[in-house]
Amino acid sequence: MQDESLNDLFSEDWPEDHRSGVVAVIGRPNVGKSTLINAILGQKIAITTPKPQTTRRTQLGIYTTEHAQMLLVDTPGLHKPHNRMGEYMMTTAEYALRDADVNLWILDTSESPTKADGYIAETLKEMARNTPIVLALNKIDIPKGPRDYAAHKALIEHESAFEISAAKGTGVKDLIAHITSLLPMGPRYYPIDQVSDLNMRFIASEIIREKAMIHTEKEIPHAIAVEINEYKDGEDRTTIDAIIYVERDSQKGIVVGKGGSMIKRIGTDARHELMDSLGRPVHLDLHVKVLKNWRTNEAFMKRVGYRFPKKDED
Ligand SMILES: Nc1nc2c(ncn2[C@@H]2O[C@H](COP(=O)(O)OP(=O)(O)OP(=O)(O)O)[C@@H](O)[C@H]2O)c(=O)[nH]1
Ligand SMILES: [Mg+2]
Repeated sequence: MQDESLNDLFSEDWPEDHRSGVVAVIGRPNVGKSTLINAILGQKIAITTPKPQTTRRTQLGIYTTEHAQMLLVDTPGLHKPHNRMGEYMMTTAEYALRDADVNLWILDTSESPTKADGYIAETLKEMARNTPIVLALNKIDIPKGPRDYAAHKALIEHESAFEISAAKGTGVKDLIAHITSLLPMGPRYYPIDQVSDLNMRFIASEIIREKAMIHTEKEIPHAIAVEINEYKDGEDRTTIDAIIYVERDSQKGIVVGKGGSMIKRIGTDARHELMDSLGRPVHLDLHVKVLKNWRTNEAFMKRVGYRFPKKDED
């Protein structure tokens, strides 16, 4: 396996006019960044929920065609941080937009631009001076009044703007074709069959977190972290043992539910999706634990995959 993918990686097997580069997908929480990346790739690599601040760390979606390779960086929605976890999310998002070849700013056209969008415009002007900005005016499938999106477009000087529905796939093809044309000439960095930089262990933790977020309300979705205790590919099935962390006893009560009903529901949903994505039977054990204020606990955050970039990675 390893040797084969290394061969792919280093082979000169791409045309002379091949383009490649990094596209930072940025915007406020809940505007549809992860949904768009899944739509571009034609498969789910990022979890999405109707709740803001679903994505917590940057992750790569790799879109490969014969003539180009686009490295789409999904980022946590830009917002004002209230704890160390929020600071981590913003640091990682800002790193992404600083290093990109194209910044793709996703806006939600079902509502007017907010103060937070103004803040994003400022950040972009300051941190990504020479990088083309493409606007994706998303959620055009949601019925609304006048459709000129003038206020959205007025937020920042942009290279181009596209009206899309990430959920329905409308306008996504044109958007991809245009972004590809903005990428510099460059090699194929990843094997053609690789769609993300994520390993299955992390994907499993994300699927569990998605189901837990979907089934809970208010502050609970944001207080959830998932740690994989054990991930074992057995002969006829994969065994996964995971802990769902919350910050308070009362939250634990809700996540477990009456007679364990809620944790059972989360487990069933997660197991079904894991089986679909692995294509084999899955045995899933979930436990719920309280870790007070884990969102201020950097050592714990690191353990579950939220590691601040080191200064020398600047
Ligand atoms: N109607 C409609 N809903 C959409 C569209 N794109 C995304 N959504 C919904 O918007 C919600 C948020 O989508 P996400 O993709 O998780 O948003 P995000 O920008 O990645 O959010 P964070 O990770 O929290 O920053 C989900 O419920 C999506 O189904 C769209 O084009 N139309
Ligand atoms: Mg997201």
